Amino acid sequence: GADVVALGESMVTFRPSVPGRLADVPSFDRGIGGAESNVACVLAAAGHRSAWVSRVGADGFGDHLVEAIGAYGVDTSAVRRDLHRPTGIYFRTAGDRATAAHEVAYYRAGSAASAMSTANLDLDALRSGRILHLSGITAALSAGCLDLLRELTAPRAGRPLVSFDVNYRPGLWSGSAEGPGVLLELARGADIVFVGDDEAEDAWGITGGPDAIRAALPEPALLVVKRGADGAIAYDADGRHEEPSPRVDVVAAVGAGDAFAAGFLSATLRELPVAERLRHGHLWAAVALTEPGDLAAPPSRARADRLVGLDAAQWG
Ligand code: KDG
Repeated sequence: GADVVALGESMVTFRPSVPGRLADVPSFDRGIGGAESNVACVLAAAGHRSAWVSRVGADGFGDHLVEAIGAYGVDTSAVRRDLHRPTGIYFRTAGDRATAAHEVAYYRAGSAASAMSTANLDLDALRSGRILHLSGITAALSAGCLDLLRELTAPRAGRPLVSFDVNYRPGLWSGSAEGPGVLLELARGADIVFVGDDEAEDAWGITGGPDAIRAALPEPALLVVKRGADGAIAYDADGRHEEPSPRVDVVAAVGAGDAFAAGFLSATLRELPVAERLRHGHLWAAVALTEPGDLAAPPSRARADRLVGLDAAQWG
């Protein structure tokens, strides 16, 4: 089996070929996006065995996703085709350098992946890895997708370690019957949870910072609260572990959370101490922050190990 199996919708991404507002940009460069497949791609690029499970349309964009994600070395054999629904796509700007704010326009309503359910995916394949990586994006796509996440985060003998990135995308929740409060419920069923302190405030109204988030979410064996440039804090049975973020000049924030999760999970697979898992997360995120695309190649293992061994003082 794979080290990590990732479930989620992936999309063909269109990034402006020149900076500017979506309203003004005349042409776009094609890429691939999808928070969970990003994690699978980065892990495969780092030498781990990863798989991506999803549904795509029987169309050229679906072909491109399967080929491009497969080209990273990700196992795509459990990806299913939907003959009636298209592959989702989205357009986004690179973002303002100062605020990291970017525009996103999704064309994914009614997509093949939005119709994912416990009935049309291979649940055994989903449970075949050491780690199953999920995200809150899936919960917003449809009632069937939410059910699928409920099933995969439910207690079950012998299930893989369940990793859940809250990934609150406000634009996806306006059409959903349930509010983002369900993300808290899903996170409670996971073993490893990633959440930004800003997400916890926006999605759940938790304003008290990392300790208040842990108080609201005591169940996961490992809770990682990310605070952007202010570092990250992991909570586990031994208590609280805080690690500062390296200072970087941000080119595009998109994909940084996925790279963080991939770095943390890579170090988890290697059974490194929690502080080093956080450092790998920060380091891989730093690489993604300085690249325009959704996906950045991770540092080599030797180089990453050397960099995380540096004193925190040398990071800033
Ligand atoms: O994490 C980056 C993702 O936001 C991007 O790749 C697209 O999955 C995506 C989404 O739904 O926003």
